[in-house]
Amino acid sequence: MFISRRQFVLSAAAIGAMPSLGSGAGAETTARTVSGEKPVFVSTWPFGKAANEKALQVLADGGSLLDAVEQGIWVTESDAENRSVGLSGFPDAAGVVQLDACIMFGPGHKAGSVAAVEGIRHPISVARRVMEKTPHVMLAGDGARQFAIEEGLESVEINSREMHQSWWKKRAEKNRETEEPQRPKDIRENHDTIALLALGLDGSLAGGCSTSGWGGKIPGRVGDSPIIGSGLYVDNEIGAAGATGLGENVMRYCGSFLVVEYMRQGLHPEEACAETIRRIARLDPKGFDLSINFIALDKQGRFGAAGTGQGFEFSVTSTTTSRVLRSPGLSDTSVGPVGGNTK
Ligand code: SD4
Repeated sequence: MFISRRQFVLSAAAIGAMPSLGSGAGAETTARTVSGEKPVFVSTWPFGKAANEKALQVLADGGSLLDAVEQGIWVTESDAENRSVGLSGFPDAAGVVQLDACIMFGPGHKAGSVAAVEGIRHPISVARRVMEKTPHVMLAGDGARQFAIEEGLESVEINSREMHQSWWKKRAEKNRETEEPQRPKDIRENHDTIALLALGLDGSLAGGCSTSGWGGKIPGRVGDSPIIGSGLYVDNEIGAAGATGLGENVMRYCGSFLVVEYMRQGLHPEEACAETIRRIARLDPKGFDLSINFIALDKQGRFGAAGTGQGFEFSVTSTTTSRVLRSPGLSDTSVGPVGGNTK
């Protein structure tokens, strides 16, 4: 469905009154009723719905597609209840929250990313600044924090160098032969990254991804989320994809890039996500026991998702609806094609 800029602004005025469907257990399993509409926002997990709705509002208020992605993700990064995105996320093993984020803009194939940054309120904004204001794609650690502070981005006081040093010291003091190494907790209990994909009125694509990563991770661990092609990929000719779940199982396979490549071969976004998982599961010794999930959005406004196990919930927002959907799940017993409308 094509709508003009004027129709969009008028219909976006009704965002507040828009049906707000689905969340948690009540999520719909199939529904592509907004398929083909522009603009459209697709994001991971039920909390992505609020981010999508903010993104739509930003666009309706005259913001750019990148403003929409960035400010949509701010909603999740600012959510004090969210234990896996932003400064309220679970800390690493030394007790410090290290954040990862990236952003891509389809026109011009632009990308920016930040990894293991500490004490910065909105890592997505650091990623955007890296993309727009430096010749680089990725900044990490202290350098990323200093850059964010120079850019005037909101920071909080941290004391992480001392915390990390004392953690590594304690670890070194342990008798390595007799003591079990400290291992990060199972991510299944504490994961939930936001990846947000956007298709603008003019057919441009953009996306962003932000996370505090694996709770209890070894200090310095970086997951898939800030890695272009793993946690996020945007190709303005084809579509965009994003990932959530156990990053180690995504980044060894360039998961989001693969999803976009399957869309390039003609697969519907949902099937592209599922085929990516099947391909990873074929190669990986763990088979489908991977805890990974993908969302995808193509240039035509078609979208979809797939996850391992029971699948996962994702959010879709257009000017006519905003809803939480449940993706198909893939496991050893479901290796065939996923069903569904591939219009
Ligand atoms: C990571 N992929 O750091 C992120 C975490 C995540 O749902 O997505 N959790 O591995």
